[in-house]
Amino acid sequence: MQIDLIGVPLDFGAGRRGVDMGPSAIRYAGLRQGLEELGHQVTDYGNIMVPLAETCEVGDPKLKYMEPIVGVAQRLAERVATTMAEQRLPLVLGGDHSLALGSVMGATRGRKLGLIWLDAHGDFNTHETSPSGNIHGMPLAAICGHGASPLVTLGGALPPGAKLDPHNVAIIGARDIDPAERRLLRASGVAVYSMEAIDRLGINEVVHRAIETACRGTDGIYLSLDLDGIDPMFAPGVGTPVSGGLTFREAHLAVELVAETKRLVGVDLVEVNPILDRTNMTGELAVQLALSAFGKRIWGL
Ligand SMILES: [Mn+2]
Repeated sequence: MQIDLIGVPLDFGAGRRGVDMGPSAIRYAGLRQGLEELGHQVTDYGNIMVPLAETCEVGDPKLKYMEPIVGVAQRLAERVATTMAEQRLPLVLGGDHSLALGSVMGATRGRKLGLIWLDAHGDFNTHETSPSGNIHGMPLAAICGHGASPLVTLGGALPPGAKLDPHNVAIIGARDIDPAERRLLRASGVAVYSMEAIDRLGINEVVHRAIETACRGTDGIYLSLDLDGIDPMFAPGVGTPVSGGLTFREAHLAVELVAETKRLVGVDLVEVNPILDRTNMTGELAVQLALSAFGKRIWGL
């Protein structure tokens, strides 16, 4: 495969600083070399321009740093759309999860995609439901057409409304959903596979169901992988850790199953926070998960 690495050193969307260093940590952990050893052709596009947080205004406390986030998302959407138009796969390195506004909205341009959102959270708040005003809790709602107009339309660049059919969206690993967010999520048609579902059904069955949801009538699957979906025991370097997450092997099997469909069109790796990490453990896990998503197997069945 031809893979384009796109770094997004963005932390405006998160409550805690530091995920802006995530792209460096993931690169440093050997992403490019690992992908090349699998036989892929890799081009590193460097980072999307992100202004320094210290030079930006917080703005509306219900939509913190909306203006710079929309700007970054617009630039990222263009980059991802170009990569995909040239038949290559974007691998987007975050950065906080608000960057998915740009990556997913860019990826869905001119095609009907399904989306698998691996995350401890729903990321389905709007400015009306969010307790914090942090935009990294809102991107999935905006992608599905809910929330502040500049987020849904990327500052007017896109038509209002959902960028993909919420019935083609599946969340895996959720275990922390705000009450008002829960109501909006329930009404949306998004399939939510919480940790309870994974405990009861097993990760294999859950991921097969999520893949079916994402593949039904679509041209491909976009995978947006928040490292906080994995248990903090294995991924301590994230801004909003929640215990009771996916194990190391559950996370790997999840991306291996998605890879096996041969329907993957793009991947986000987000919320790696080197300041909170231990000896780049989370950066290295992000690389290992990326390699599994792009075909690495120890042996197979
Ligand atoms: Mn997230």
